Amino acid sequence: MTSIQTAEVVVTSPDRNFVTLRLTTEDGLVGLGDATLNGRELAVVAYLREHVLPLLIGRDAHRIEDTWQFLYRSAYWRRGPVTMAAIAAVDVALWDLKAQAAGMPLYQLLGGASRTGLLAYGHASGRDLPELFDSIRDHLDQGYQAIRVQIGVPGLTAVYGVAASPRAGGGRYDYEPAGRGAYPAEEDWDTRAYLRHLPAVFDAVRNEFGPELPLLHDAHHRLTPIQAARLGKALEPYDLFWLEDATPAENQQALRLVRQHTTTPLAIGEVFNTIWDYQELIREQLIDYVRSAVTHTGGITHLRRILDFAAQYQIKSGIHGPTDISPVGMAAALHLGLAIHNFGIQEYMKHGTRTDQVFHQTFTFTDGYLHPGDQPGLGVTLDTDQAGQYPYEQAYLPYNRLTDGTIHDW
Ligand code: KDG
Ligand code: MG
Repeated sequence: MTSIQTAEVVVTSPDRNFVTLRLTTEDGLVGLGDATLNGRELAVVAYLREHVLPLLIGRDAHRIEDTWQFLYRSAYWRRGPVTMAAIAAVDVALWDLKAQAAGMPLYQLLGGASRTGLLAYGHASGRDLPELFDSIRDHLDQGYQAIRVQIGVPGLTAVYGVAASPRAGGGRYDYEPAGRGAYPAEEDWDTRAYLRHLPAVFDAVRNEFGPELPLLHDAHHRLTPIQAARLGKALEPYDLFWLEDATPAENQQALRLVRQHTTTPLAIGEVFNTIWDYQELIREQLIDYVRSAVTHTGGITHLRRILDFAAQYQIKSGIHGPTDISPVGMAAALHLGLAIHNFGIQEYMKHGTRTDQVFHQTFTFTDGYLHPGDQPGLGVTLDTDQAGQYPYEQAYLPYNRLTDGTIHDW
């Protein structure tokens, strides 16, 4: 038995807010877990500080499964993003500790490498086609070999996922201070305008960049099932790697209709947090990729369970990895992705330089492929002095209104 000696939550905001769990054991090891829930960060901090950390002191750090079940079942109140992000942070910190104690990179404890590297996709965007093309070229220059394409819609002032100032950052939308401040930013939306515009955009991108480049698109839950079916069908000639979050995610049956009408591969799940959210989607093979984050889905223990279930139905991973996943959460995704058989693709946006000074990482991105590195554990350390220099800043995700003022899904 190796008991947990200290448990603390570190909140830091180098380029955006991050919540990190830091566990130490009696033999002096430090394990990290990501608990960042974008726009609701302090809810997870309170859940951990008030209800979870006191339970961890003195527990055996090596009993990962038992601790997971204890936190999940003993709370009585199950599931939900706050609970599952808190459990995820504990789970990942324990895996980090166990792998350090074993003197191995974490992926070795998960079964060892199933591949040499993880194909990553980056986020290109532009308000119009020339900006989008520049952004795609910028991503190709950085080495990306798969690209998510988001574009402004004529008549709309701001579209989520589309960079407002494309020349800075290569057209990368930051998901960062999307709305630092006391109130969420409001964006506008018109589904018919979007559906008219998007096929022509993919036609232009294919003409410019050729047939081979894997292209992805995120519809951010904005469509009804019949609209999603129509979009998937219209995009078939452009051979998308996936269409993501075509409909609001909580209605699993909605995907049946979409699936009946299109062969465009479907990805879903970044807002899901348990295996139950995927039950029908996986069993009925209504999707092709699981989008959950390690950070929001109960950690490595639970996401592995979902992905093993998915593997029986030829469904692959597409683990969530925008900048609101901290380097700790990203490293966890990379170890898991390297080990499982049904890896699909990994989302990857580089963090800002201040974030890299707070979190020292050993994972690498070379020629479009990620690798978690071979340091014992996760391979990420937290510089607590640096972290202390960036206090929490209130920030909200933006929200959406239709042109008549109705609040819409996003
Ligand atoms: O916190 C919300 C973002 O992580 C999310 O909107 C980003 O859709 C996203 C994606 O696919 O990365
Ligand atoms: Mg998404």
